[in-house]
Amino acid sequence: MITETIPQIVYEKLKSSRTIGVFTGAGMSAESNIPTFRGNEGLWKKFKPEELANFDAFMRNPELVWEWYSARKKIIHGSKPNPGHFALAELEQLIDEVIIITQNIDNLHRRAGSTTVYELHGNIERNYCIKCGEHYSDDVILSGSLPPICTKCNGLVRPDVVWFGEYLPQDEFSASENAARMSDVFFSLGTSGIVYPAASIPHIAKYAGAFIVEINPETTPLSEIADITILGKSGIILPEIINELKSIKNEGT
Ligand code: BJW
Ligand code: ZN
Repeated sequence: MITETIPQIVYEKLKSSRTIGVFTGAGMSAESNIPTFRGNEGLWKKFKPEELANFDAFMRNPELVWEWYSARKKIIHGSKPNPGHFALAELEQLIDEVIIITQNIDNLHRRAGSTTVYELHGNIERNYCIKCGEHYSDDVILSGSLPPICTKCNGLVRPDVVWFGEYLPQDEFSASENAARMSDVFFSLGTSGIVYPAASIPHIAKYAGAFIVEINPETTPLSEIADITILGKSGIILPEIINELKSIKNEGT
């Protein structure tokens, strides 16, 4: 079902849920003013993410790739979690287990207070040398010249994120698969659902019998497996859902 309002069945399913899985993408942070990858807005629309987020592009032109990351690091450092992130953190007070599986690298779920967060595509606040593996903080990286060079071995330093053609962190991916299998309700929020293997996670939840709720202003390939697609912004719809669920749970006590 595709709808612009929140159907009652969403509350019925949530009320009886023990474990909720939440899969998030760039749209989750759009209301924190962090540009998405494939929207129409934004400073970097002359490049496709595939053209910058890959190792060959980095080796060919590390200055350009670092220009992109340093601009995004600055946006992310200056951003705050939005009401959608806070609503998910608050959901932990209402449901036994809430597991966030995010493709985002911006750390906003943890900053909002969510406690179980699996990061499938890394974290932009970390950096490491491609030659010796030495880690560098953003304070060091952003105060020097770009591209940053390792002080231990002269290797190039890169952000600790997952680029196209690279494997996802195996532990976090396996934990996400397990969470998807255990979920009673599974949310897909603010993702175009086209980048694999991350986009297989909602399919695993569906196959295991979860009730799938998608929130996105537009339909996506994941709408086909969603039980409900709510057309709207996660920063508006999620607080509505959590507030209503709170009053339903309070009535029942
Ligand atoms: C709102 C909203 C609001 C707006 N509220 N919603 C052919 C077929 C299938 C697969 C492949 C293929 N060719 C290659 C592949 C594999 C490839 C892939 O999937 N490519 C596809 C694009 C075709 N995948 C990989 O390479 C992955 N690795 C891999 O496969 O390893 C195995 C392997 C290893 C070695 C050799 C061969 C294979 C790695 C993928 C890594 C992706 N990395 C990035 C960059 C991360 C670092 C960084 O941030 O810089 O991850 S790319 C980018 O896309 C980023 C995102 O996490 C990811 C997903 O994007 P997301 O989050 O969905 O954002 P958008 O912008 O697409 O969508 C935003 C959505 O929000 C929209 O729907 C809006 O409507 C909505 N929205 N406002 C709610 N307010
Ligand atoms: Zn090094």
